[in-house]
Amino acid sequence: MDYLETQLKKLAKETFLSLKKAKGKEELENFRITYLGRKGALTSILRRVKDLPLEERKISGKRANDLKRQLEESLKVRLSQLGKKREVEKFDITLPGIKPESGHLHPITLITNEIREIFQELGFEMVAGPEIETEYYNFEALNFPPEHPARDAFDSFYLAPDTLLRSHTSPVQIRVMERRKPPLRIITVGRCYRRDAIDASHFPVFHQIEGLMVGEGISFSHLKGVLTYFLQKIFSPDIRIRFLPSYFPFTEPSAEVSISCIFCKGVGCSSCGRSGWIEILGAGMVNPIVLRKVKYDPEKFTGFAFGMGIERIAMLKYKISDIRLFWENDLRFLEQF
Ligand code: 2NM
Repeated sequence: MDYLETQLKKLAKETFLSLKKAKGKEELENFRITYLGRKGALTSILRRVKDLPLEERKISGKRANDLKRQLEESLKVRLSQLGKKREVEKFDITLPGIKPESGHLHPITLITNEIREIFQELGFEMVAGPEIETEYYNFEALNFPPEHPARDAFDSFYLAPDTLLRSHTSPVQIRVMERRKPPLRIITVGRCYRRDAIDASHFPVFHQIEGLMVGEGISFSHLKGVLTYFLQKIFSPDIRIRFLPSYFPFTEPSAEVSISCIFCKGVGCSSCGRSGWIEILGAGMVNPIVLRKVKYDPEKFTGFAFGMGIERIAMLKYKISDIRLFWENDLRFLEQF
């Protein structure tokens, strides 16, 4: 909310209280001078309205003028009541009211809900799992080799030997596959933890969403179809989507997926490093080694999986430049969503 709007809100409250307190003729006149006089608080706000950009001028201008009219009206009523003998009413229904502050959902919650709804349309079921994991579920079952750097104490948060805060949501998929037989169509959203140095795009806690579909005859083209539908729905129907080969231990083949830059439409700008593309998620066909670990027969079943960071999606969609804003709980930030 801009500065003038905040001042107007404060002023509405302040005038409400001070008009209520003002008793005699003199106090009411003082009220008029303080707020409505030539050098009054509201008058000076009204004078500043003309310097605002057009859109804000419309909104703030109307609000300031409304408040002025209300105050003048209330003053008139109060003055006309002065001489009268009858008992002063407890509630003056002519006073401007105080609008109650309303709460907001956190931008991460908003995006999560939106993503969830899209995958729900496609028949995906939401699942959840523990944030404290064992090495088996966080790494071993996902085909991370024993010497993989993500497994050491510099990259992951260990609480005890063989006990760590999950570094991705994939262990949830492993747990579900262990419990159930295909066909399977699930998504999982949740907090993940990595020992990253904090900067504008890294924070040691972040949110991931991962999807998994396993069945007979599931192919890479199903993956492309699902992701294209999802990305065009969450960003815009006219974005293009690019798959490049990549590597993850848990998928084979693997792909990094990009969308055409939502700011320059693919022409090339500072947001996309002049490439016209923005990398947005990782995906691939579930590695047969992973399927075998959960006792699925890779000759019979195939599956695709994908994962993405929710903060990254929210930052792109809402044009947020620093990931730390999600954690500071600054009302000036949160109120905008
Ligand atoms: C990603 C990218 C590609 C993934 C794989 C699995 C599982 F458990 F099925 F093997 N869950 N999620 C996956 C695949 C995650 O995140 C960037």
